[in-house]
Amino acid sequence: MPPVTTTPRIRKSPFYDATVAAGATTFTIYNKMFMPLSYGDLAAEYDRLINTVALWDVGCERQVELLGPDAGRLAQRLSARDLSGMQVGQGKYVAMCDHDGRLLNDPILMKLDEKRYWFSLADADMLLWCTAVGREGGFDADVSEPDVSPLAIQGPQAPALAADLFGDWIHDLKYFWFRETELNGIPLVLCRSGWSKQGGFELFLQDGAKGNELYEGIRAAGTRYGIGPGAPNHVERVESGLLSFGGDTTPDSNPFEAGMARYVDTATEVDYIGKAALERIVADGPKRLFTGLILEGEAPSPWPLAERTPIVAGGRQVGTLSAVVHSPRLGRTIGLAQIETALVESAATVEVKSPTGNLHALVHPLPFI
Ligand code: THG
Repeated sequence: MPPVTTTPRIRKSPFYDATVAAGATTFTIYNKMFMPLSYGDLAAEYDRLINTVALWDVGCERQVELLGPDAGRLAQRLSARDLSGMQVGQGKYVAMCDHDGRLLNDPILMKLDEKRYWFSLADADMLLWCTAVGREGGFDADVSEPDVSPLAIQGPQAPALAADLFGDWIHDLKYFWFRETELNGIPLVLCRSGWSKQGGFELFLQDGAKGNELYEGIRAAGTRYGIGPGAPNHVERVESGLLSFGGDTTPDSNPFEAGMARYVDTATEVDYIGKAALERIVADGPKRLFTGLILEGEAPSPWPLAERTPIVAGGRQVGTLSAVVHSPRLGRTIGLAQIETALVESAATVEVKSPTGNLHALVHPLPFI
């Protein structure tokens, strides 16, 4: 593929120079910002995430901030989940839906105080949506994208590194909970989160001018734990069944087809955009579900999926495959797919169209590991 050029329309994260110095070889574009995807050795990057600790520039996980007396009411209006018990310092994984129940984003919502919330977003321009919903609904809350950029440490040694940097209190932080803190005067929000199941933290940098300084400080402190550069890891996320919004979903996907059923509240007092549509989908039963697949036989390797691949059964299309990887830990080729509900519930065998012909595949529940 020819190289992608830089342009002022595509932003650089505050950690960009540091990641180039660390040897980034491949970037993607996410929320109109460059995100490094690899440093040239995917096997070493996977190994680091599973066995030690990896440092990820995820500055492209942009925040939309709601600030004002109605911030909590607006956050609820935008989230298909009951937020009534949410506490300051707590984060929650939420589905943001449109009026027809289609998934617009799958952010982590963070409550910084009673009047201040952040949606920590996947790849879609939610600033427009949140601003319009807030203004059209007469909510007294300013909506903006603040100067806040996450840097993630992920892997089994991440807690030890975080304790060295911030203190032993980090061990008491529950999943998606966070605390405002600082590191050598650099203002941060430290959250136990990250797009892997290997454990870890995200450091939400609150001063974009300090990105390279923060990156270098974490890298130096992590040396004794074998830290090295990495990125949201495609293989590990498939093994863990983590959703990639826009990768595993299409513009008409609802949260049930995205595996988010357990985060969606329909039988609740609270109201939010899309509730009536989601209630109907629950009543009718979702047509498709998000599921894993184990592919049998010899899958082509590597098999980069440039687009969603049809899945067939009984001579007709029953779903699409959105990711396929070889899992080093399972020794199998595995994938993620949206498939008709009945076939998922009966753990059916289906066929995947591969570059080398049709492959048998077995429906498997998520996560794989
Ligand atoms: N961190 C931050 N922002 C983000 C992401 C992140 N924005 C984009 C994207 N990732 C949002 N999507 C997800 C998807 C899954 C998870 C987190 C963010 C996740 N899910 C766990 C799971 O599905 O098992 C746990 C969810 C739960 O039990 O509540 O971690 O990574 N800042």
